[in-house]
Amino acid sequence: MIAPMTPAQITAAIESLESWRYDSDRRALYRQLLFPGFPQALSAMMEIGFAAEQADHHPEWANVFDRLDIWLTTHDADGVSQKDVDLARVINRLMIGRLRQ
Ligand code: H2B
Repeated sequence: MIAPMTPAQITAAIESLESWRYDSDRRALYRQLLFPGFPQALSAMMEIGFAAEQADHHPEWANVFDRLDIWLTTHDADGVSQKDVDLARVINRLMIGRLRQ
């Protein structure tokens, strides 16, 4: 069982995580990604998906055409944990140069 982060810890993490915010309804880190088109969104999902599988930590997400909404929350902790912050950083790194300008 992994511990959830405190509100103060989440706030501090968000400040160091570009483009993510806290979604209190879902107790999750949230980021929206906009791609040039559907193929780019789909391949990003594959890449993020394999990184998530490797970390054994999986995103909640929704794709519509060129848009991908991602929520990172830890089911085992019923909130945000360090695993979500780590995956958010991986996603930010993977998405450099991939997004619609
Ligand atoms: N992903 C997320 N987001 N939260 C979890 O608590 C979680 C997971 N648990 N992926 C993992 C899988 C767990 O079910 C396995 C057994 O390690």
